[in-house]
Amino acid sequence: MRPEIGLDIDKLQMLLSFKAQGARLLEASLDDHRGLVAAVKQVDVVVSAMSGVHFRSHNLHLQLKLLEAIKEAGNVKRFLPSEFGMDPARMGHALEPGRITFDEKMEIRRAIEEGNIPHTYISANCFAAYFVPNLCQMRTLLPPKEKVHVYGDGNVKAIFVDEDDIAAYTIKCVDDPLALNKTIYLRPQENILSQNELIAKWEKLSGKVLKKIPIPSDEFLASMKDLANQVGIGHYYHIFYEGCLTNFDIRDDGEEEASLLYPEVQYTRMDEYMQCYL
Ligand code: GNU
Repeated sequence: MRPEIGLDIDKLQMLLSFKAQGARLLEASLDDHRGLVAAVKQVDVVVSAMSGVHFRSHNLHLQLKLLEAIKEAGNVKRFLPSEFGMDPARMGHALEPGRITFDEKMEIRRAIEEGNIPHTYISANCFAAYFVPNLCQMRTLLPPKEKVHVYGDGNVKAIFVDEDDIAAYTIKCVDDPLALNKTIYLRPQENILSQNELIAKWEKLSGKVLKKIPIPSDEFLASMKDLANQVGIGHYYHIFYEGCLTNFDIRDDGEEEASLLYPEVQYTRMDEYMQCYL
């Protein structure tokens, strides 16, 4: 638990709920190197889940400090940096300014590998809460009532994963030798869906037909003049026009797919995920 949390009552309540479930909370601050080393010395695995989308460069700086403490402590058996999205190693071509998200993750990876820190990179694809109930619309987290903007023909495949399943697969990896120094992609088969398939699922569940408004890629990219949302627009372009989550095969060396490694995880399908938004 970091004192920087300050008066973030939601984060504090979340941490206390972990404690109620048996977790042991340690106080440490990324601004106190010695205290951080002492905390890291007490654990075998460090998982960083710092939000990158909002505090990018701050996040980079903090994760590098965490990495310094891990190097000095010397006892950590596995470090999982805050990835959990697209594979940044495959986003070298990403549009400005959203590319910073991936450039910074690659900087953390370089520092991890230079430090010979045992690691696992989790490419979790799309967090369902951000992408599914809103049928992939931006600037909302709730289902549309009348109309839905469709990216291109709406047939580009993306991958949507319930956050609890992302956590379940992640915990399976942390002490699995098969995941050591590898990138693990989360591609649960039935959650590999296009925007059109998501829309059809919602229409079936809600009994409503939505008006579909196609957005051609050039029009979508032109909306990047909206300076407030340039980062997000770039990310959504890569996901829903380029298909960057599904336009490559997972390699045999250094890469694994989680639902094949851990078939025992009963992952949530997206029609079930949508239920609570009805
Ligand atoms: C997209 C966002 C949602 C932003 C990734 C503006 C990095 C990734 C799939 O930056 O977390 O409305 O992998 O109006 O590696 C951002 C993230 C969310 C877009 C979601 C992203 C996905 C970034 C918005 C919005 C819902």
